[in-house]
Amino acid sequence: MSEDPERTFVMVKPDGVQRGLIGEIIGRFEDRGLTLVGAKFVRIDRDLAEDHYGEHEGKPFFEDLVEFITSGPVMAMVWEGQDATRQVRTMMGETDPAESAPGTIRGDLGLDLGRNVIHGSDHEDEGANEREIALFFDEAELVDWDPIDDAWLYE
Ligand code: DAT
Ligand code: MG
Repeated sequence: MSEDPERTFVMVKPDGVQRGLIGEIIGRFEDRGLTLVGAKFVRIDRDLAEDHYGEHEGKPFFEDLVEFITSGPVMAMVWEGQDATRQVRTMMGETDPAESAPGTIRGDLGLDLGRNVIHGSDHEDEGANEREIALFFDEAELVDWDPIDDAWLYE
């Protein structure tokens, strides 16, 4: 078992869904050793989008961002593991796919800042993971379980 299990919110954005990248992205987190504890395939409404991206309200790209994130279904998920929030952010790459290293999700799967495939809670924003999980999931929708490989994944 991890000494410091943490849950983080991840979402495959509408472009990732339309491009058939859900499986590729889930596979990367599974391979890394993170545990899926919640998943929901939904089309989010404007209110939820504005709440979720509330920190960006007033910025010039806010309207386009809300428009984009509500433009089609998303795959919302909660992943758990040691240092999960920071590790997922590292796996995602930079906000701009063009600045993201090969090997990262955005660096391998995207080209454009406004179509960057994936969202993950910001590890530099204290409590963002818990806030975002609560926006998308009820506690009862999150599943506590112990994958059998935990004993080989953590010292
Ligand atoms: P991240 O998604 O890496 O956490 P963020 O929270 O700063 O990045 O921004 C949220 C999303 O908004 C981002 O995934 C893409 C879009 N975005 C950010 N900065 C932008 C900009 N300068 N122009 C256009 N879209 C931007
Ligand atoms: Mg962010």
